[in-house]
Amino acid sequence: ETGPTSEPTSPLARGPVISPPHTVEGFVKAFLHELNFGQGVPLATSSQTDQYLALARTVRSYLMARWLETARKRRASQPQKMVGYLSAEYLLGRQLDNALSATELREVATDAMKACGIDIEDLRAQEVEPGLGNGGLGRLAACFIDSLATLGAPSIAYGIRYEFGIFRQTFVDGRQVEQPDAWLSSGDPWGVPHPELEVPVNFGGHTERYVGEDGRERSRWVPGWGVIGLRYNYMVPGYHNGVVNTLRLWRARATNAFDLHIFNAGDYAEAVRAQTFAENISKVLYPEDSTPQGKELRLQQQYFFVACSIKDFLTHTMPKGFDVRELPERIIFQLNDTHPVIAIPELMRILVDEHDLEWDQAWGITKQCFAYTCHTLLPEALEVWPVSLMERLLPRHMEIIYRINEEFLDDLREAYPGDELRVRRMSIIADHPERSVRMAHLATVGSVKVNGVAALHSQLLKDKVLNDFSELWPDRFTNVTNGVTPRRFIRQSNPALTGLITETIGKGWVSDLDRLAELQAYSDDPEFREKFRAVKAANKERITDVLAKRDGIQLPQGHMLDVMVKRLHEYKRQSLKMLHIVTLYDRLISGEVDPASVTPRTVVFGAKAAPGYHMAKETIFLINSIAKTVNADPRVQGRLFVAFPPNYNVTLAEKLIPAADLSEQISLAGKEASGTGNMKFALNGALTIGTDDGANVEIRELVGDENFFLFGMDEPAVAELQARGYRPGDYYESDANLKRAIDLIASGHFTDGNRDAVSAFVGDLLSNDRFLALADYASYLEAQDRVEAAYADQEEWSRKAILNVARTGFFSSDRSMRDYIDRIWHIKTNA
Ligand code: HBZ
Repeated sequence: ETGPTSEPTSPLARGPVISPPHTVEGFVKAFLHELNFGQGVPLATSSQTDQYLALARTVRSYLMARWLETARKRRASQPQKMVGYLSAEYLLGRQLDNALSATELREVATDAMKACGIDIEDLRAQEVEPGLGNGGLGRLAACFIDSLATLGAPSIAYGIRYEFGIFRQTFVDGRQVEQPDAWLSSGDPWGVPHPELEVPVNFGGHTERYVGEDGRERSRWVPGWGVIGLRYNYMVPGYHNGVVNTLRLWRARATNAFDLHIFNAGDYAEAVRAQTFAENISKVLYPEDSTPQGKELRLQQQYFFVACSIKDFLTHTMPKGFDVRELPERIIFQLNDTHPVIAIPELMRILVDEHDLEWDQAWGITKQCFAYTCHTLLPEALEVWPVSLMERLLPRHMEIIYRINEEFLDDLREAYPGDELRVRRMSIIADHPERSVRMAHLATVGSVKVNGVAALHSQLLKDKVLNDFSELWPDRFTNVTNGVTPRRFIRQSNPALTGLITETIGKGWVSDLDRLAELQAYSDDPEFREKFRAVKAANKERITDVLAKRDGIQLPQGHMLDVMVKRLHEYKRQSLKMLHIVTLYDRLISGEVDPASVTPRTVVFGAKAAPGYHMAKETIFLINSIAKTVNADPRVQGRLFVAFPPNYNVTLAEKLIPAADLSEQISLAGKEASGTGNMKFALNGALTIGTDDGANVEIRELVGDENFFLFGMDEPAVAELQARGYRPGDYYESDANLKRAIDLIASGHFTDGNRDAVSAFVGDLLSNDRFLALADYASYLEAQDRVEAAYADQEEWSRKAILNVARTGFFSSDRSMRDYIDRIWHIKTNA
């Protein structure tokens, strides 16, 4: 961090930072100080919001002491290579609990609040979660920074401080309506703003050629406009290790120069409008999770945060006057998908234009400073930017990209003489349908390593999406299977299971998750199974209370809890789950089965649809329609219930996942890069019904075939069927169950007799069904029948569930981080 301007003279300046004491008394004092002098209210008249804000600030001061100490130690030690994690999204979830448990302050804080006459639970409920991400990718980034801090890895994470995070989902007549997420409206007690440290970021204008002092011809960027990046630090505590790392999020503000000439021209209103324009850059998170819309503002966001971050790293984290040629020994930037890939030409620009390096030398350095993680296999999810837009917004970067591409294509023509087709396929610039920059190609060309996020995904990346590149550079490609943080997704979210595990195998497993294997021995122990079931039952009671209070949903008791939570997307196949529910319902109302013989089941959905994704929104409407009809039908009472609480988010996930019996991971094989919800469920003792897709493959390998409900085509079978020509109508015609389910939906049974409301959905299923839901239906139904049979034997089910917990320690994000460290980053940790 920014060093002192001169040697400190006061002895106080040489002492350590004093943390508030870890005692109830010390905590009370610090809390009242925050309440009185931070919030400006006495305890007697303070509101719950005041109290929450003061509590958060108090906890933050304990974190801050450790943060300063972490920074001091790093300054004092030998210069080390760091990771700079670049991500447009961090889906953090609530901060208070995590901070209390990392710093071992939970009891102290609880007692301190009690001494003030406050129930800490009430304050906990006040916190609005920062939803600065869409789904898996953003939540993964949040898990990774937790693990980096816990491993004591020298690292800094960079992103955007969106004023509005992922929209709040509401349902109006069963349809999704989005509300803005004003997460900052009651303050940001966890953020530490540094408005005094301004980072200028330029846009637009043009480039010009000029001859430098050395007689070399160069290019120079003459920007057209600019904004200021304001720094906000958020503290990322490691678990019980005293380390606190930094998450640095950037907020955009207008420059003063920006509108001076407009003010001078007397147009005050126009000047203020211009100001708003600049501030729009960090205004809102784009809610599209897989179909980038190619919006100009989005590219502005990407360049904005990347430019701030690189500049910040070079000027504040590196010592003054350090040699940029040593950069590869000091930093590796991890690119979380293609969103930050503009960092590659940005670093080239800094090295060539600002540090006067020769192109070749700059490229040699740049290539070593980046690694790229791909999170998708869907072609439409790969980002491309029109050259015309790039030229207008970032003309110098476009020039640099052209030159990178030119040299790359020269190399290709040398490696593959005469293979123009291949050269065109691999080019960073695409010519059709519009001249555009393929960001995944730029990322691959400019990185030391490219990784997928699960074994199957990384294999398919090499064999399909980036096949040409993996043939050229086989060593560049690697896999790092995703992981999730056990701190939030077991310890914090499932205190009952945490207690049982600790009582059984002792402490220490929370930061050494392979130790869960010690539970295997207990899977046959009737007493342990009993306790394990009691944990599940308690978690079901808890979610029942949460849903009653949050949404007025009354969950029936004693049901198997079958949960499907994830973004709404056709490839994830919520529609297949829907067909299953309709079949279960149909069996009951037709009298085909004896209601007393079926396992009572409650299905819970949670899913947001991208606001512009029509089919996804139709699916939401249909799920809600089915839920309404099923839940109101006396013929299925006590046997089948469907709940779809709106606004699924991290906070709800923490309550829902620990209560689940069955985890739905039913994407079409070859489409879900990894999934991370699948890991959270298994670790909390739910069994998975799933396809051979993403990390499901590895989950099944680890837990064993007999403890996983596999169904559906595998990826080669999917490819083969698609090559043959897939005809969904054939399945409809030949499968009586499927026909009945679809006919029941089409008849308007779930939509008050309205067939038009479902015709688009049914029409698509029968004539298109891009993700082969109908082809996997029979197999899915059969697997669900196996689930029912298995659930009927609670002893056997418990054994399977316990083995799921015991055998999935591999999915700790601590392990993922160690993999990145060993295979990609090559940094040292100090914890
Ligand atoms: O990343 C997800 C994958 O679908 C999932 O399989 C994987 O487990 C997870 C973590 O690796 N991808 C996303 O969540 N993607 C996005 O959220 C996204 C956001 C903005 C975009 C594109 C994708 O422009």
